[in-house]
Amino acid sequence: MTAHPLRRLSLTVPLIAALLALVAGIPARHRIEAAAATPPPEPGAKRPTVAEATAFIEAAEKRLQELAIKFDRASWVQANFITQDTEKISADANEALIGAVTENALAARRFDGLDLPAGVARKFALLKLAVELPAPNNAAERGELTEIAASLEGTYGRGKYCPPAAAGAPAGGGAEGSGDGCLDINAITRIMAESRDPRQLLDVWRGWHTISPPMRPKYQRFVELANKGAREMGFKDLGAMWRSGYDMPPDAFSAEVERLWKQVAPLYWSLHTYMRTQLGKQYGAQAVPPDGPIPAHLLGNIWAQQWGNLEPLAAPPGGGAGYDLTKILVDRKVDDHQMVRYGEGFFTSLGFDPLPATFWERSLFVKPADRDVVCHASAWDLDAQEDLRIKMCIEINDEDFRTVHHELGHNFYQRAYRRQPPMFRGGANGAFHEAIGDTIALSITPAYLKRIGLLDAVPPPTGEIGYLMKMALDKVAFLPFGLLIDQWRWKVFSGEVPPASYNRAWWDLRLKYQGVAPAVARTESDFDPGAKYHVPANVSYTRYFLAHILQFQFHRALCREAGFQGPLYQCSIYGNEAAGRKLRAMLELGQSRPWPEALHALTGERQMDATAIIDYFAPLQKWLDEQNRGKKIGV
Ligand code: X8Z
Ligand code: ZN
Repeated sequence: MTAHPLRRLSLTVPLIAALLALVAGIPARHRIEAAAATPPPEPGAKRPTVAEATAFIEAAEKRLQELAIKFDRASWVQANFITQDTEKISADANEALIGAVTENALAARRFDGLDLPAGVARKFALLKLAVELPAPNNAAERGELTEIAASLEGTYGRGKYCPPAAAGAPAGGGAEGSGDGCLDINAITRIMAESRDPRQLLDVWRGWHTISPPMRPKYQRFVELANKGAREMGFKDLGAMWRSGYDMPPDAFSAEVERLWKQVAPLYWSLHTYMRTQLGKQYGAQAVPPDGPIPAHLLGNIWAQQWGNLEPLAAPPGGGAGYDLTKILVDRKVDDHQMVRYGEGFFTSLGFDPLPATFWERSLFVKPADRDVVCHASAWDLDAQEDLRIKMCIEINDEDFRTVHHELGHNFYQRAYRRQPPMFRGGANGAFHEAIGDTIALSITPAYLKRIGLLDAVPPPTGEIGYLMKMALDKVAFLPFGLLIDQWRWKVFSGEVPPASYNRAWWDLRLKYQGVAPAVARTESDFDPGAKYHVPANVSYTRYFLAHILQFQFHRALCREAGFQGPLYQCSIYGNEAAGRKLRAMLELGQSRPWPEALHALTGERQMDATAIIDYFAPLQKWLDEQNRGKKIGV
């Protein structure tokens, strides 16, 4: 998972159950949770001391940090030059890191039951969660697993659809592909965004989904080996290990996710129903029945995860948002470098230091013409100090303008917590890391665009529904997608979904949560989950669902701090140093404290709460419900 947005040892996932119970009272000392398979102490063995435990964990975090940096450098090269050799080099570095995590986590058991200062106990708990991919504690299986992991990501990164020549004109219809008549992910993304020809859309949709069937046997083995690693570490399976990264027991976390989904689901289904009607007008009731699922290839995105490209179809009478940022950027000949400068400018306006010169020298902004790279956007911190970079195949459009802010959010977070001890250099939880840049991007309002000279005039307030629609097509449409990827993986890792039902289970969940269905029959010869980056790259995904809720909660708090009065969707914190200070205070904590404390530092609240996103879109939901009157809601 070379394009993992974070450093390997960024420990995106904090603390386990035992510690969570203590969040409320925060006693000064913590007992390390006894691991499932703790060996009994040898007769006559001396009980280890607190000082020994402290020395142990400090040595461990130092060692793991060194190995993580080596792995990151190897991964960076792999993701920028996909070859057999770079895959192997990166797999080997990953093996060394994972091996050291396992070894240390097992050795740490001799300190089980010791009464430790809270910070030290937290480090012990985080040790077991230090990598997203645990491996069995033997070199052969660990090597096999890391090679599979590198090859799955490589297969995704190399993925292309080469339309048959006999089909006449290339499916790209002039879209730039990889130069050999084949379509890479950027070319496919562009067609999905721009084409309204249902045959062409279906063709490229099917084409992209041909990259993943070869992953299927490898993924099956990957699940076996990663689960074995997770079990040796004391977790039920890899899904349970991921769910343990949120300072609460894994089952409580599942319930929390369900609670939040219930809060936002009605808003999603209002949007779904409205868009189904609009798509029915565009493509006909035959293609888009008014009471059934929406065909997956018609939503403007290869995974139907964000629907912002359908803005022209969705626009209420009287117009959409009133401006077209893509057109403005293209007309003004803004290049990739300037796109990133705009992002940096937002952070510096909040009082953050500018990015270092090496960021500009070492980042990848443009897809190279002569080699395979992992284009999926990611942010990197190569030395846990100042060597920050992004890797992104930037297109000059509204979506990537926002994605640049997303990625820089990771970089500014990484830099803010660099003074923490290595084990605490990570997001308060994975969702916090994903939410920071998006929070900033919520401030890309028309008033902000005018302020930085990209818009001549702020569109009149009649544009309210148009603007909220534009935002909802990305933010609200994403929610069920953000949820379902791990609903699928949790079932796969637990064995509830066996390999023989991988694809059926995937489409069952897409229907249940997104109300989306494939337009052509899918079978178990397909492996459609593998056509989404985070599955072959093994990046857990619930973080994005939660980030889409948290970013509105953060935005609400920062706007309050900035003294903004008025509807939340009009607030931009650009240039507000008070908001910047508040944000930095949270970022600097890294994952040194359980996430409810970090949340409290910024918002004064201790629970994730969907009321901010609901309030933000309240006028739109009212409008949608009027449009949907008399229509069947959902599928
Ligand atoms: O993967 C990402 C970022 C990198 S962390 C570009 N995102 C998810 C996706 O693209 O699937 C951001 C939104 C969801
Ligand atoms: Zn991200």
